[in-house]
Amino acid sequence: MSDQDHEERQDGEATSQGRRNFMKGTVAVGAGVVAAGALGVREGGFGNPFAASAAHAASKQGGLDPHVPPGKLDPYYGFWSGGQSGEIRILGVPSMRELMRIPVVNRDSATGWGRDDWSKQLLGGRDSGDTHHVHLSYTDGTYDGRYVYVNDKSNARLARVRCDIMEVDAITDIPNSQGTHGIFPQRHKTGLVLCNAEFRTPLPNDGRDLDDPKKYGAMHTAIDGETMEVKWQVLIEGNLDLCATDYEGKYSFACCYNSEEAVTLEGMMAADRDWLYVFNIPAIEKAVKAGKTIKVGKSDVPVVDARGANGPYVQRVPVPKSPHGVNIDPTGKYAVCSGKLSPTVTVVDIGKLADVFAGKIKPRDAVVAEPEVGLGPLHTAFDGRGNAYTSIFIDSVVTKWNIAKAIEAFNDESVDPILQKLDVNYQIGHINGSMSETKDADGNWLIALCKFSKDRFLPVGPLHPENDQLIDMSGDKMKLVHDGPAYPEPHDCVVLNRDLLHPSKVNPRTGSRYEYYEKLAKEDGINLMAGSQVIQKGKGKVRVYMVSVAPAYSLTEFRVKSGDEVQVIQTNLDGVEDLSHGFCMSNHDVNMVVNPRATNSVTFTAGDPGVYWYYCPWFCHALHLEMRGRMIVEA
Ligand code: K7E
Ligand code: CUA
Repeated sequence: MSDQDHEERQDGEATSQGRRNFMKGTVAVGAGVVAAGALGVREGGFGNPFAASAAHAASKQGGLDPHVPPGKLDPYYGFWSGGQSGEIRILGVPSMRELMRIPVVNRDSATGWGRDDWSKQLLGGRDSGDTHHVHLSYTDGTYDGRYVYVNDKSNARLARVRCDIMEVDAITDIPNSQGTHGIFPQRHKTGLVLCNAEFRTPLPNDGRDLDDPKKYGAMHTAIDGETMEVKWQVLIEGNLDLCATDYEGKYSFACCYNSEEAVTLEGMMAADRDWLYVFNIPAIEKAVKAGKTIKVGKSDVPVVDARGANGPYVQRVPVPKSPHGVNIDPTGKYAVCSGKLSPTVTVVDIGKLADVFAGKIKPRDAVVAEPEVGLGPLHTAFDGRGNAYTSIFIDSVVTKWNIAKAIEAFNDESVDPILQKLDVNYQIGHINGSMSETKDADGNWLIALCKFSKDRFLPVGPLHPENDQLIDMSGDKMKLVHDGPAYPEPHDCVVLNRDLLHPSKVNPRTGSRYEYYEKLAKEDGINLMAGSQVIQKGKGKVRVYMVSVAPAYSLTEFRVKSGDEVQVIQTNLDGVEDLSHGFCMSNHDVNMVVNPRATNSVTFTAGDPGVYWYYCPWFCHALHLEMRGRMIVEA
């Protein structure tokens, strides 16, 4: 099937897609149709020519249609973190179908991630992790479709996925940090990615101050989103939980739930107020440039020491008791801090922060609202219509409230900003809406990531799935439309319009993976795209190059000695969409995927003398089972 054929078939909506593209070129009328297409509204609703007010009509008719019939595609991509599974998952929204998993800091038997040579050196010998927060790179306040960033809380790392191939291309170790938790990229351009250390430690953590927690600190780290280099760190006394950035590249934010600087649960909960840290990025960068920095431990990264008092680099906005999430509304005007142990969210007017830094007003004076939303508020999403949706863990509800009304209510108790509380099942953690973290928040779908599923699914043993619930947020009232079991444990997700991503169908052979393999090939005088070769690399080391074209390897036999270190480098010459091959060596714990036009490799020690079949593990052809060869191991 030609690419073009596929384009039409895959679309399943060849005409609507064509129409959308066509309409994009026209003016006012086009905008309406684009919106309808993006909503996935098929009959009636937004597309209804009789609908006076689209949102109103949609809600009257029972809301958006979550059903995506066979052959149709979702209007949205969703990126889910995988928590302790260490991966990222791609879902279609609203179908909630899992489309793909991207192994990140885990070992994945299907693709060989964590076992193949390329990923192994990226992972630095570790193959477990804990991914919490996924965010895509931005340009001008919305997703630019280039990268996905994700944190590894367990090993203090930031990983990046390239959106064209949906594969990790860089992993950065963050110095002087433990429990790297909240991360957020800048939104004005693909600039810095800010990363918070949740755990306070002695700094440097070299055996000093072991029993003196008052001297512990935590780092707010800036990593260049293009080069993935650590640029600078800010040393802070409290812990740093969730992270956010403004829309202009001026500020980054971190919630601190342990201003007490305690090491016990009781201690951490003692104070009635903790902080929202506000970092002044231009001021910090000026200090870094001027060399007003210190060195901490073995790392050469410049560190701005901002412990103790408010100053030009950091201001501390007091917020009630142990805040957790901080989210910026789509207008970029407000930072919303969820109280966790306080039933409130604190709304900070970002426009007032310049006066806070200038010393004209007190940090707390930047707070413009503090509505009561329920017990255990954790995170907040937005609909682009001035409303906020806060996840309430203890109450197991989502609270919808209006930002403008909350600001009014701050000075006028007669105003009630709470619009609705919707039961979710159960114990919701993160919440996110379609395009909610961008200036283009569209208020269609809301995802409630529930930590407990209890009785919502057939029992499957003591370990329960999570429950990722889909909520229609397009109308006046939220409406729960779908329960989605998820393997533990997604923490966060982002949902974006599908038009913002353009993944490749075959590997473009660019970037760090290819630099790695081209270097090996050059060393051996090999063309990776041509033929096979077995090269003796000194005593006890063998490199085997081969290519694959369905349904055969270019090499169906090679000889090595027992105990040899064997590296098999395989290039898939098939340039056909969906035609992955791979390499599995029997009884050697070796299995990897090689996607169309990709190169991958794996290294192993040849076992006892004998014959070992290697085979293609990906069903690629009617003769797929015949796609195999022999490794002959001599004594
Ligand atoms: Cu609230 Cu790690 Cu984002 Cu989990 S964190 S819920
Ligand atoms: Cu190639 Cu199966």
